[in-house]
Amino acid sequence: MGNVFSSIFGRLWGLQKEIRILILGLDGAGKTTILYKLQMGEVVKTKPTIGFNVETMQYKNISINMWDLGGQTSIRPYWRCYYANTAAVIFVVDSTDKERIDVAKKELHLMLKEEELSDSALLVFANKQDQPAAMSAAEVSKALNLVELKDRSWSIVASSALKGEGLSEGLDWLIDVIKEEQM
Ligand SMILES: Nc1nc2c(ncn2[C@@H]2O[C@H](COP(=O)(O)OP(=O)(O)O)[C@@H](O)[C@H]2O)c(=O)[nH]1
Ligand SMILES: [Mg+2]
Repeated sequence: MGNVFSSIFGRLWGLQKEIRILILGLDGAGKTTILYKLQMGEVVKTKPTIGFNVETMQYKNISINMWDLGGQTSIRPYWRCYYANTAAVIFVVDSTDKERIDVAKKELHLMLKEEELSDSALLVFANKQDQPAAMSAAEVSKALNLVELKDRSWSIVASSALKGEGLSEGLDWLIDVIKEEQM
């Protein structure tokens, strides 16, 4: 298990409870790259018969599930298997993908309507900031209409998964919120 992951998530290991985190976003947003950058060790890919890929990572009391949003609405009901007791949702956006930012917005708000996710904190990564054409975090925030979110702890952080920038800043915030809520 790598140093980056342990140093960031280590603060949650004292909690006895199982902590579940979802990492979501459109395909190509940078989710897998983020997990890889955190040196989380082996990520297990499972492909249930219904045909959507879930990448799962379990370490100590922390479990992380990740899949791509967008497209096939018919499989959406199956996602519910992964919602229970979710402490936090990490939503990753490709800040250069202006064409699909509306799709990302729609998917995010649909997701947050799920009963089981009503108490989950939300961290948005405005990813790919190393690209000159990237929207700023403020622009992504506006495009996703984050101000509309009520009764939820949320934050948006500019990141470059490729360079490893912004990741620990965002996750530090998230872990503080999770700790507060679980204590
Ligand atoms: N320039 C740039 N490319 C990135 C960044 N994060 C991911 N990518 C690239 O975007 C593509 C999709 O990334 P991936 O992690 O597979 O996205 P996923 O579908 O959300 O898991 C890959 O070619 C990555 O190398 C970033 O911060 N900057
Ligand atoms: Mg991926």
